[in-house]
Amino acid sequence: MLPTSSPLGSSPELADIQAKIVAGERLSYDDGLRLYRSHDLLTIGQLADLVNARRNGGQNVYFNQNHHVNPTNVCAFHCNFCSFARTSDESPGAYTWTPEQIVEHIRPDVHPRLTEFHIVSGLHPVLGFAYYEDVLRALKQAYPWVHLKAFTGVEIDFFAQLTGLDHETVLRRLMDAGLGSMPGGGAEIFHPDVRRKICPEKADADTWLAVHRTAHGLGLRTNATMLYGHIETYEHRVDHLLRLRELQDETAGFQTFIPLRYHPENNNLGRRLDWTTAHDTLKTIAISRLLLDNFSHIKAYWVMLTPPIAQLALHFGADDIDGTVVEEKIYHDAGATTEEQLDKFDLLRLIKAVGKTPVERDTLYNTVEIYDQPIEHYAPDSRKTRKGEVKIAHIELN
Ligand code: V47
Repeated sequence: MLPTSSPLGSSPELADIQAKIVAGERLSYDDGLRLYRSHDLLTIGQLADLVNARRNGGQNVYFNQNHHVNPTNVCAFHCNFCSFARTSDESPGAYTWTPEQIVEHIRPDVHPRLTEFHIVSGLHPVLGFAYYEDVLRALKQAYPWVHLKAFTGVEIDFFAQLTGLDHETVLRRLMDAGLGSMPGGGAEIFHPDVRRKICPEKADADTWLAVHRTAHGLGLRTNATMLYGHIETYEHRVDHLLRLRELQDETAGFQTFIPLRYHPENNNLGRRLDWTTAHDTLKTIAISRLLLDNFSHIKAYWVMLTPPIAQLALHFGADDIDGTVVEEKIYHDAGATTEEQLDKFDLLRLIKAVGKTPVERDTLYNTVEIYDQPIEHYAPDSRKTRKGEVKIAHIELN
């Protein structure tokens, strides 16, 4: 932990910000910008680690056993960064699963310890709201013990437009169908200068925030994200984070913030020359922890960050690594080369290797199990990989 009275070693330029953090004071927009402009990643990371230690104890790292479900990739909107969407059912690669097909498709992966379906979908122009309600009902009926974390603020707003209902009524209908909480997608970058270029048809910032405000009012917990590393500037990122902090001051309904590293393949936006790096990712995780002083959790989403960078992020303020995921389409369509799933043992290994304690959680951060024994205790005898079965070596040294 950073000593409270030590002067900053390599970064006198950040000394006043360090003093504020040590004193537990809130950082300003200018502080956020200065942190982003600084190259002193290690000081920024150490400060974020301090804040994580204060807020979460610093030792526990959360993960869950979840399963992603993307009911359709047909989408009425044309976001320039998106590689997942197809314009119509006739487009190459388009798919739409019926609720029954979804239940059948995921059946082989469902087990008693699965606690969450993470459901994000294309905005199908023809199917109507009832389809999305039916998807939730079918999943809830088939797997009643699994929490449904479903539909971003953008999807909720789309359903409101489809039906003429207000956001509250849409959310209440989805809750009746089994909705338990909402993921944080669709936030992208709030600033209108960026939003009108990357996703002009999407709910604007005020609408996205209004949906989450309404959800919080109904007792639903939600997450928040920021898509970074495309055309936005540091100013846009800090503005985004502070808008989230403002709503959280009002409602306290957000659980977790997830910075999403933009991936540039198979879409209209492509990549800029200086697109995001590991340095930028770790800095973004750390600055999120420092600016979002009213968020409980910062997630290093291993699918987007890669497992090695997600692991490092655990020393830069992140206390959650997401889950088993099982089937990821949105990011892999954009060229991600990470695995689509990690099993529980992979996650335990990543977390234990940095000296932290893995805590399996449910969606609402209730503890399912604490893994505080040495890693060997949890090792299976063999593991199934894509290439076949691998035996685990149990070798005694003496
Ligand atoms: O909103 C789309 C992003 C998001 C690309 O709440 C892309 O726990 C990078 O909501 N490169 C959806 N990102 C994913 C999402 C999410 C993911 C993990 C955890 C949680 C949570 C929520 O995916 C979209 C968009 O920002 N996305 N295309 C792309 N090319």
